[in-house]
Amino acid sequence: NHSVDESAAPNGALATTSLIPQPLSPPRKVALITGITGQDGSYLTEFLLRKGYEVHGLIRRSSNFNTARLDHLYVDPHNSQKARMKLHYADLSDATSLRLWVDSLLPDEVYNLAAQSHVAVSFEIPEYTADVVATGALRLLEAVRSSPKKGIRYYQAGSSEMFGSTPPPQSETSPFHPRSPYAAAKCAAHWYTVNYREAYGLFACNGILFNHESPRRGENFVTRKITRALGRIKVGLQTKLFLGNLSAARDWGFAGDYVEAMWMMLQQDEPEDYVVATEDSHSVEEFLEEAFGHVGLMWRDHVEIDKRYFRPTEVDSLRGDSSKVRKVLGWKPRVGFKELVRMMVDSDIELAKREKVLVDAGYMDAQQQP
Ligand code: NDP
Ligand code: GDR
Repeated sequence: NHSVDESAAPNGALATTSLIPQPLSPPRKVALITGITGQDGSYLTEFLLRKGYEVHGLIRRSSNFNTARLDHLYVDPHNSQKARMKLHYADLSDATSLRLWVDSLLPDEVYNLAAQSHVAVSFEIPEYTADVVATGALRLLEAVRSSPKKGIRYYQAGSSEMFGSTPPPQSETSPFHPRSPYAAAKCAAHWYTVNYREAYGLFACNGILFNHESPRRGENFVTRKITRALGRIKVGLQTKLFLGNLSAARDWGFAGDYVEAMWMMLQQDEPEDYVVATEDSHSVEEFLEEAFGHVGLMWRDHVEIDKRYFRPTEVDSLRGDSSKVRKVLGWKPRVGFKELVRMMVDSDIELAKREKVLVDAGYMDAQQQP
């Protein structure tokens, strides 16, 4: 396929160049991503497609379509020349489905991003969270270990939540003290990954990523909940926003930057674990201040505290020490706190404006969200 892509070259250059032997390009790398429909999955897919990968994503069956974050990347698989992203049904709770796809796709790299990823929800469905987050990772590691293809590289989506109540700054050597069923399950997944590396020589890495956000962030995580509501407040679709603990501090980065670190980990000579963080921490209140300030509103005029959003145990303060990933991988964040907040607010104001058009035309109720 080395000269086919040049057929669009101007002035019929292909007619001559295609007769000259070209060096064969290396075979396209194959990546398998769980959680491809999530925030990180969509950014990682874009990133890997740009790198020339063939990307396979495992999606779970849902009664509604759950691929909204990927729709702009979708090419009909019947167009096999162009379709480099392909989706397959599987579930982290179903080992057979994981094995089936690992064994038939024979990927070079596996990114395990799937999770019940909401910390507060994990208190309500702890057992399911453990099954998907902890045992799910174990099932996938087993599928990779027993695959006929040797040398598959595995990425495990670890979390700063594992540090829990350990005070900042948190680095690879800081102790874990999880504060939720979600965080405890992520610790198990972390140690399964370490164990498969030590026991079987698997090329398996844990990325211990601090919070990362974007306009594609799920709407019930605090940053997006704020910017989504703010957009609607700004265009007059709502007036109030109900939140929980405003004093918790997080090290918020941009998801687009973080997926690059995932890939970089798998390109090294040795598999290791890395903390990925901006090293800059802000409280939820500071996020509100920045977001509302950006559009000239006062958050205190709109925010009400609702005890429902407090967690039985909270993670008070996270700020990463990411010196290892910066030194060894040469990674650093491109988007800082203010830019991130503005990017999310601007995007959600545009979204709210589109909603407003539908509401004004009588196609949508103001309470309803698409
Ligand atoms: P999201 O919640 O946006 O995405 C989670 C993904 O997992 C979705 O694609 C979801 O599918 C899928 N999923 C959930 N349950 C299952 C299941 N049983 N079987 C198969 N797939 C399933 O998370 P993010 O993109 O934000 O995060 C990606 C990963 O990184 C997660 O593991 C998360 O815990 C972890 N993480 C995230 C951080 C962050 O700040 N974003 C920080 C540190 C770690 P569906 O679309 O159908 O719901
Ligand atoms: P987190 O993210 O728990 O850090 O987990 P989230 O945005 O849910 O909470 C951050 C902080 O905000 C406080 N908070 C609220 N949170 C939510 N969701 N809704 C509210 O109304 C609200 N009010 C205040 C929380 O108490 C908390 O202190 C995220 C997820 O992406 C995990 O999967 C990931 O592992 C970690 O980040 C790193």
